[in-house]
Amino acid sequence: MIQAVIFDLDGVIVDTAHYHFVAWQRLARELGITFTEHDNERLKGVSRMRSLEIILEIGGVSLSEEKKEELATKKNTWFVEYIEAIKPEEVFPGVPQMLQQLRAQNYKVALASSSKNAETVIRLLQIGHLFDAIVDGTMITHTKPDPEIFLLAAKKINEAPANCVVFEDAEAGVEAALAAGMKCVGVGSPAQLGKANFIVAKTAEFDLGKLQGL
Ligand code: B16
Ligand code: MG
Repeated sequence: MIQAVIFDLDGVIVDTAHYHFVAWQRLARELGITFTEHDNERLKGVSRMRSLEIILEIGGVSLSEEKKEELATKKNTWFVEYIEAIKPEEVFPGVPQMLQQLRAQNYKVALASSSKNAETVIRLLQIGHLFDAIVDGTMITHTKPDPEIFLLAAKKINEAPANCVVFEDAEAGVEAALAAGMKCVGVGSPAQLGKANFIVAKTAEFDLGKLQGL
């Protein structure tokens, strides 16, 4: 019996990918690397350091661990500046209502984002009160596709993984949810998220009546 729903943040609740892109592109430009919006797809759901490594791979550049730390920190400083401008209106249409409906139906609701900036984004969107627990990139050792983040979210809301459904937009996130022994609703295209139990184009398109049948 499904008792809880766990939401990813970027791509499921809000499009922070755009802000990540602008900051990564600024860094890539400094490094003389061409980094396109198409390339940015590869960064969705993966950690900050892995994102930087993908960009360096694209540019055929190899750097020391120390230099990589410095560049990742620089990108994050820009990203944090950009997201300060996020407005509550940027939350995807219908999502706050969906979270409220879930709570009204006695489902537990959690957030599980790889981002170390998730708390800031949630605060700016003014939706923190709609979650029973928030797990982010500062609390985990292994990032998606490792199931750690979803298992920790389930633990925080005191639910067995088998009773949880995850909403995810990244392939690595779908894999993480399934590896955690949870059901998964993919948000995006079937070509990318084919392993999910159900796929919708937009988060709020999902009919909550289907939760128990996943
Ligand atoms: P940060 P999610 C992920 O968020 C993003 O999709 C991914 O592009 C980003 O690299 C990652 O967070 C880390 O973000 O640099 O802010 O710690 O989809 O897991 O909510
Ligand atoms: Mg995501």
